[in-house]
Amino acid sequence: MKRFTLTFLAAVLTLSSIAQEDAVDVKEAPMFKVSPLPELTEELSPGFFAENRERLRDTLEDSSMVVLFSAPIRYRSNDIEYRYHQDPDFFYFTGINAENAMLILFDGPVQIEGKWYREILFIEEKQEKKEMWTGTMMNEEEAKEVSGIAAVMPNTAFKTLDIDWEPINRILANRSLFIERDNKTHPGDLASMVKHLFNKAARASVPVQVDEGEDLFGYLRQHKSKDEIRMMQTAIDITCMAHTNVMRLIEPGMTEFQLEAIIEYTFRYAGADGIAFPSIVASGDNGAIIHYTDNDDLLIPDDLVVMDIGAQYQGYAADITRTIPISGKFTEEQAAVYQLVLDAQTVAIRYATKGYKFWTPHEEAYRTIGKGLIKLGIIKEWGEIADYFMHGTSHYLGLDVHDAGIYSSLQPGEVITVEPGIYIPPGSRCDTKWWGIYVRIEDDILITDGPAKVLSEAAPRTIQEIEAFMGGGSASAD
Ligand SMILES: [Mn+2]
Repeated sequence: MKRFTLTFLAAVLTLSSIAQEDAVDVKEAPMFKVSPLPELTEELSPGFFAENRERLRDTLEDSSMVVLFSAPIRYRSNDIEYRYHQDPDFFYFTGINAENAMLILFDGPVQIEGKWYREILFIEEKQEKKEMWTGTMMNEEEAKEVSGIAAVMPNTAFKTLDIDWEPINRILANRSLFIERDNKTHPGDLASMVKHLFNKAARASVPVQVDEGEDLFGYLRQHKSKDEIRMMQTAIDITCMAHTNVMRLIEPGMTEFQLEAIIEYTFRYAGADGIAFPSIVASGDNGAIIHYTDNDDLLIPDDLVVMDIGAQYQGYAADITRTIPISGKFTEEQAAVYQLVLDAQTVAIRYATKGYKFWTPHEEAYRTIGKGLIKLGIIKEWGEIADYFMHGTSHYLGLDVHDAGIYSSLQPGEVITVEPGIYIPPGSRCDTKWWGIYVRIEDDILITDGPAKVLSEAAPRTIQEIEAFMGGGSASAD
C-alpha cells in the first residue's frame, strides 16, 4: 500500500502573509509554492461491487426485490448544481457514479421477456449535447465493466420492461427515491423511473419498503472490506496531513478561514475528492458550537481551536478532530481539560473492541469525564456531566461520515470514530478560570480481532506531541 510521508506537503507549502498593511503585489506574492506529488493509485478492486451484491442477495428473504436509485442532482439555487455526490447505497452495490441510474436485483434468477436475469442496471443514454456541457457519460460497456453487471439497459427501458410482479412480495429501496426535482423534458430521468416503480408496485400491490431497505444496506455496509479500509486509510492520511500542516503554519492573527484554506488545500492537493463534510474550524467560544462552519473569526493568542475535519477519497470519508493552542502552548487549565478528554478517549478506545456493545466506548468515556470533572471541581454532581459533554462518542465511518449501520455489538472490520469532548462556555456553574475551554479529540478506529487499531495516529495527539510539533515547526512561514 502506498502511504504518504507526512512531511512532503508541508515542505512545499509556504504561506505568505496576506494580513499585512501594505498593498500586496499580486504577481509577486504567491500563496503557495507547489511541486508535483506522487501519483495516487489507490482504487477499489474490480469485483468489489459484485461481491457486495452477492452479500445482499444472501441476506434477502425469498421473493424480495431490491431497487436502488442513484442520487438526484441537487441545486444550490436557480440552475447551478452542487458537485454530484452519489447515493452511498447505490455506489456500494454498483460502483456507478452517474446520475439518472437505477439497479433492480432479485433474490434469484427471474425470467423477463424470455430471458433470465438476476440483476439489471439502467443508465442514461449518451447524449452528445449533454456531454458538451457536463462531461463524458458512460456507455453500456463501461457500466458493465465498472459494476460487473451483465445486463445494462437504457433507463428509458424500465417503463415498458415486462416484469412479472406477481411472485414478488416486497421491494426494498433506498432513500434516493425521495427526489426533489424532476426534469419534465426527460423521459429517462430519475423522477420518471421512481414514478414508474410506484405505479407498477401499486398495481401489483407490492409494498415498497425504504426503512427496511436502509437497515439491510446499513447492516451490510457497516463491515468494511480490506479494499474499503485502504480507501479510508488514504482519506485519513490526507486528513492527518491537513492537521499537521495547520499545526506548522498557525499563528495568532490568522483567521479560521485561513486554517480552513490550508486544510482544504491539502485535501485537494494530496488527491482527495474534497471534503467529506463542511470543515469545522472553531476558535475560542465558537468551540461551543458542535457543528460550527462559519469559520470567519480571528485567532486570538491563548485560545484553543477545535478542528473537526475530514477528506473524502474514492467516496470514503475520514473524520478527525484535533484541538490545539493557537499560541503553541496549552495554559494550565486548558491542559487539565485536554488531558481529561484524552484520558476519556484512551479508555473508550480500549473498549472499542470485538464483542462490546456499540455504546460501551461512549459509556466508558462518559464515566471517565464525569469522574475527572468532579476531581477538577468543575462539577459537583453526576447529573451535571451532560452540561459539558452533550454528544455521543462514536459513529460508524465509511461512505457516509456518519455511516450506515445497525449499532450492534462491535465486530472486526468495522470502523468507528471515538470523539469525546468537554465544552465550558462563559456563564457555566464553575470557576471562571475554566470558561472558554472547548476540547474535542476524535480518531478513526478499526475494530480488529485484538486491540483497536487507531488509523489516524499520524496526527499529533498528546499535549507533549502537539506542543513539541508546533514549537518545532512554526518557523516555516516566511
Ligand atoms: Mn465524527
